[in-house]
Amino acid sequence: MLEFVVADMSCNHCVSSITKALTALSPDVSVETDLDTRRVKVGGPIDQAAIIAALDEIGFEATPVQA
Ligand SMILES: [Cu+2]
Repeated sequence: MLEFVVADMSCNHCVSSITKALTALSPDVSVETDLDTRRVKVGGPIDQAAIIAALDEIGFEATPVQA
């Protein structure tokens, strides 16, 4: 899984927007979010740049977390 910090993910509305934007990229993408730590984990057939671009498009900056 690819992991990101999305600092502006502050409520369930953000979680829902982020999840929708990522699952729209491919039906096989899985998304896990943790509001407390502002982390987003993404699995499936998608690369880091595509995730960052998709979130940027809806106004969120995603910073990759090194595993
Ligand atoms: Cu929000």
